[in-house]
Amino acid sequence: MKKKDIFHAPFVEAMKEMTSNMYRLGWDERNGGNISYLLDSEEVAEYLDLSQVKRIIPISFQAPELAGRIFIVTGTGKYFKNVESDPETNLGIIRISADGANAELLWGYRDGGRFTSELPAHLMSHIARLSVDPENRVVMHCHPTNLLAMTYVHSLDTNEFTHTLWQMSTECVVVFPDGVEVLPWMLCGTNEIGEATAEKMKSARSVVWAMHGLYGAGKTPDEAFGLVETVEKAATIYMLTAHLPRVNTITDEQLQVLADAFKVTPKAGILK
Ligand code: 2HA
Ligand code: ZN
Repeated sequence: MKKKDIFHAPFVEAMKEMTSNMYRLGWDERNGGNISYLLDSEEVAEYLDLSQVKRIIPISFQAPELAGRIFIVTGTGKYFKNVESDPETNLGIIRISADGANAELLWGYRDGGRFTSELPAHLMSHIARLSVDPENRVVMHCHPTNLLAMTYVHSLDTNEFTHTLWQMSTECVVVFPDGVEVLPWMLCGTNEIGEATAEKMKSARSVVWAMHGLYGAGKTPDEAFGLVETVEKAATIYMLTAHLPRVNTITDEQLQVLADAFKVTPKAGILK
């Protein structure tokens, strides 16, 4: 049966749209940021012959939980701004091998490239999110300007950081009642930061990497993107106001009223 045109596949279009928007929002300078999106194998088979593996690329850890699962992933060293005009070079579609130790390249990385250096954090985060939400599909990492700035001037205590963000805009506690988890500065691209991120992802969909950026997860590209957008908006309000006298705030009682009205449960231990 003739395959459909991969360049018009909804998941390729979604990656183009996300990377372009993130670049224009200033969250992904140079080669900053990376995205992985877990795909439906039957849908991918409408576009690609899944028996045609172009290359085998080892991953530096074992992910047997994801054996056979197919992801579209941004490439290492690639610039988000270039994905839209050349998705086949800047993106790849990989299938995790049966033993969980390799990536089977099905499409993309046309210049001989490979997946993001942050693949450990991505795959480990997928495993963690899927264990608590089987519908999770997207993990994205970026360098949102105000969130990064906030990690230089605010306590890195997870609950204090979450509380401040919830106060910065009325929608926050509704959009991320699970709060944000904060990791201290760590070396990026390693299994260690991947393991630490995934551990946090078991309880929250957003993980801050201090002095570096943010990880966000969601069921759809829109949901993950909207989460990152909302966290960054709150951090922006914080950075616009942190040096000014605070005259008004959203109280803990009001945050609870919001949570009740929108039927969400705020992470325990934050509201007094
Ligand atoms: O891929 O953002 O954390 C570039 C990065 C690494
Ligand atoms: Zn980064």
